[in-house]
Amino acid sequence: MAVVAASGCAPAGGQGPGRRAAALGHSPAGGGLAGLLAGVLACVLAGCAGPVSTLQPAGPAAREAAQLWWGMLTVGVIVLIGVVALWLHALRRPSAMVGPAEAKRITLLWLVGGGLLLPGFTLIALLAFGIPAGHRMLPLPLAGGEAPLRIEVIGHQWWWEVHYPDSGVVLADELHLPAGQPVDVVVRSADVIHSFWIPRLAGKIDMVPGRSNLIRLQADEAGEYRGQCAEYCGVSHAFMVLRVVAHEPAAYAAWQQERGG
Ligand SMILES: [Cu+2]
Repeated sequence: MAVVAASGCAPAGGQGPGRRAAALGHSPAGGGLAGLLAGVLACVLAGCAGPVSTLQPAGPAAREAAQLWWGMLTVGVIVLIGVVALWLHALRRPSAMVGPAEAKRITLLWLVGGGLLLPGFTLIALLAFGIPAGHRMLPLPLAGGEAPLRIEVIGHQWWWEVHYPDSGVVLADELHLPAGQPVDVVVRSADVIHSFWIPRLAGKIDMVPGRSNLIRLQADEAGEYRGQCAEYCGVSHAFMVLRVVAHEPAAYAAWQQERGG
């Protein structure tokens, strides 16, 4: 943004940045536009990392969702570039008279190609990637037959109640789990609809009063993550934050023993 302001504020006939840019063979307007684009890009990319970034996955389910997102973004950008190129071509080409038969042939071509084949192939490609990705996120039985650790989370306005049925430990606004292992989280709500979401570990799941839902999490590495209610649930919804700590398995067992007594 500073580049835009500098070139826009150069005094007429002076030695400001605009004149220097012109002397170097760059137009001040072009430099300003490049600066603006760089600023916008920096702001956009700044959201690609951080404790609640889905683009910085730290578990298998979140990785599936991120890969699907990147695939959809790539296809979307290709389609956008194609549409803009066609639009520019239509604006710039000389007008030509075509007969009714030729006009009908061209219309049919675009209807079938752009209206049926393109969306058809796009949807098939998305389903081919999306369905297996969604299937891998389901809490399916594990290959070895063992049951994953089970944690229960109850949503309240505006806090999280976390239960460990095996040890009887109860926590508020904090969830501990072993790293490198699948964990099944059963969620429900004590009042209104909330949504349980730890962006770097898995997708969202609704917490509905009178109903239990199940989501499987896994943290690849020990560390601290952050959960956030993802369904507007009242005035303090934005502050409904969950601290998530993934421990090495031995450290997790020690933590359980210490807390469980
Ligand atoms: Cu909420």
